Amino acid sequence: LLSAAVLMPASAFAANETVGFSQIGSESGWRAAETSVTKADAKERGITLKFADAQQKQENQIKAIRGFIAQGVDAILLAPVVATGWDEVLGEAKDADIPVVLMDRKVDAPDDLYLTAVTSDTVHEGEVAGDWLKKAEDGKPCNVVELQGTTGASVTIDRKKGFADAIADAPNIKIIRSQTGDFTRSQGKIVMESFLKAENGGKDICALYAHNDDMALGAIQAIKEAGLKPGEDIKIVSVDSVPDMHLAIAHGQSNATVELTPDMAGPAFTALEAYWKDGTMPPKWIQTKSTLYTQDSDNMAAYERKKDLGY
Ligand code: GYE
Repeated sequence: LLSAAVLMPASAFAANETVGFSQIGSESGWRAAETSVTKADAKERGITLKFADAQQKQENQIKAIRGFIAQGVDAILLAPVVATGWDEVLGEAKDADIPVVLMDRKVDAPDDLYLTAVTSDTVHEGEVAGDWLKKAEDGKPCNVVELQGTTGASVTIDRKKGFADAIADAPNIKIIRSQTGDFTRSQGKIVMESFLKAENGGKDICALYAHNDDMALGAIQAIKEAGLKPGEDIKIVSVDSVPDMHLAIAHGQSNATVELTPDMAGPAFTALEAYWKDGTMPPKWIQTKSTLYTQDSDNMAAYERKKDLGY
């Protein structure tokens, strides 16, 4: 006979642990989804989540982390807005024996200052985007404009590098302009407007590489307003695969996106539960998958799937 206890989910046995989550903000659709997935997953596991929105500022994140340490939380999730400047506060968490899990971005700090990092291979994402464009252009001359993410963020540095590496052996593909759009739709639109203006109303631009979908979606608006066809006159490749981007690709207004799961909390909490239970050390890097979506993919199915995922 099965006892009632056997039928209970494993998480129901967990002591009521408290986790502080220092989130960057809500600059993109992807990030808003990461926040809602994290909150829902914590609830399901019986974890009390203390959520702090840093409004894009590292100083707010440092303050939030110090607050979590003072409250004696059982773990801290940190999505670090920029890569540098974390040694001191992460050292304070370590001294207090509070494990820190990095979410979706990495830090330039000794790796004994955090338990693990749950991220995709962000250099690879840039490579996948660059390889896609290389194939699409197949030796034809192509001037690219690049919308970078937040300056100093590990993902910005990595996505820039990966793309540059991929096109290094394709002299036909040239990055003619590159500027930050801070991962937001509004900045993506504004910066794209300036690119279009500077490049003969957009006629001298062959393709846009955006470090995230939200900036690409803002740029699509700018391209339309300039009287050009996004996805045709200017090809577009970006990263995240938010629902609106799947719609844009399905409608031929964008070309490709590299998928990034917003579920970083699932692997993070699973690693923490094992650590709390018996000190099990996770690997230093828990890598999530990267999948390329193009106009040949089933973007409507992806759109529906995403809608159920916290977006
Ligand atoms: O791609 C972007 C967000 O850090 C991986 O941050 C994350 C990135 C994501 O704002 O949309």
